[in-house]
Parts: sequence; structure tokens; C-alpha cells
Amino acid sequence: MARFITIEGGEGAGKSTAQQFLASKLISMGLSVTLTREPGGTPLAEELRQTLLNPHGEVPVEMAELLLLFAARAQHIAEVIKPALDRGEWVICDRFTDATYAYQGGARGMSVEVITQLEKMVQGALQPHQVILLDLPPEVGLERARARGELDRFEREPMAFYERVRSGYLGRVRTMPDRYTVIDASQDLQGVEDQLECVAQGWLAE
Ligand code: T5A
Repeated sequence: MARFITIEGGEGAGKSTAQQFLASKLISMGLSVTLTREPGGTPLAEELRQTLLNPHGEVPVEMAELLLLFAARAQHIAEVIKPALDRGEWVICDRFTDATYAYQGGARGMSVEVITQLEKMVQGALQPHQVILLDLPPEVGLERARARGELDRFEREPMAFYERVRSGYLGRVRTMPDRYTVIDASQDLQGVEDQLECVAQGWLAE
């Protein structure tokens, strides 16, 4: 049965690494898996990603940033996510709308009601079956991100911004606990992967 799984967390939390690990586990169990990411996932959405993450270009105003994220999402859902789910595949997406609530809602302070309206317009009934939240203190994740080279536009905010992102995610976990699996991402990679393996085994046992 098709499943839509999203992986969330702050900068450098280990989302891409976790995505690859989960995919290898699911594929070894005989499942078809589509890996994708947000913003991005289609040629047009990847162009919008470049615009959004560019640290040197014109800075989008908050509403433009929000609308560009949902424009990319609309394209991504129509071209990649829904077709893969319709084919019966598992879709593992590196970030989705929970990131919008955490970054644009929690950290930028944009209206949650506006985000919810856009979510309904763009997604209809589509929601992740499960969200994996890789939680860690922002300074740990930023250190990992910095070790990789030039920082994108979202990686140049003051520390308070990332604290609000983290609180935004954890606030959503408190209100919708069944939606999330929270993993302590500050532990070493082996520890994270052991927990992810348990999560994958649990899905397959359902
Ligand atoms: N955004 C996105 C919004 O504001 N709103 C939205 O709606 C959406 C969808 C996208 C940016 O867009 C913003 C948020 C983001 O800032 P991104 O590339 O998706 O950017 O996000 P980043 O967090 O910048 O992604 P990164 O690639 O930097 O981080 P990952 O994927 O979380 O981390 P990963 O797996 O690449 O790992 C980073 C490094 O840490 C190591 C890895 O080997 C790698 O070197 N690592 C570990 N080291 C030690 N212990 C562990 N447990 C480790 N796990 C990984």
C-alpha cells in the first residue's frame, strides 16, 4: 500500500541522510520508493528552490516567500507525489508543509490561518501518513551545515530564528502526537539509524 512519509527538522538535522537510509531499508524489503524534496522535486520547483535559497539575490518579502513555497508544492504534488502514490509507491519527502508551519509560521511569525488556507487549496486532502521529526539543538545542526560549505539564505538567520523553528515543530507534535515520530538527532548516526530501522519495521508490521 502506498505511503507518504515526510522527514522534518532544523538545518543540518540529518534529513537527507535519514531519507537515504530509510529508502535503502524499504527497497531491501521489496517496496518501490520515490525520493524527493521540498522546496523542489520537479524542474520548475527546483528553479523556485534556487530563487528561495539564493543568499545573494533579491530578498523575497515574507508573503512572496510563502507563495513561492506553495507554488513549488503545487507543482511537486501534481507532477511527482500524487503520480507516485497512484502507482502504489512509497514517497519519502525531505521536508513538506510542516516546514512551512515551523519556518514561515513559527519563525517568521506569519499567520497560521493563512498557511492553513493555502495548505487546503494546494493539497486538498493530501497529508503525510507519518512525519519523522529529527529534533536537535539548532547550534548542533548549524555546525554540521557549516562544515559543508557556503550557507544558503535560510542558514544565515540569527540563532533565535532557529529556536523558533524548533519550537514550531515541537508545538505541532504536542497538538498532533499521532502524526509524528520524534527522533533525537543529536545522537550519533548509528543511534539515529537504529531508531529509523525500528520505525521502518513498525510500518511494515502494520
Ligand atoms: N523551508 C523549506 C522553509 O522555510 N519552508 C518550507 O516550507 C520548506 C519546505 C531548505 C530550506 O528551505 C526552508 C528550510 C530550509 O532552510 P534544505 O536543504 O531542505 O533547505 O534544508 P537543510 O536543513 O539546509 O538541509 P541540509 O541538507 O543542510 O540538512 P539535512 O538534510 O538535515 O542534513 P544532512 O543529512 O545533509 O546532514 C548534514 C551533515 O551532517 C551529517 C551528514 O553526514 C552531513 O555531513 N550527519 C550527522 N553527523 C553526526 N551525527 C548525525 N546523527 C548525523 N546525521 C547527519
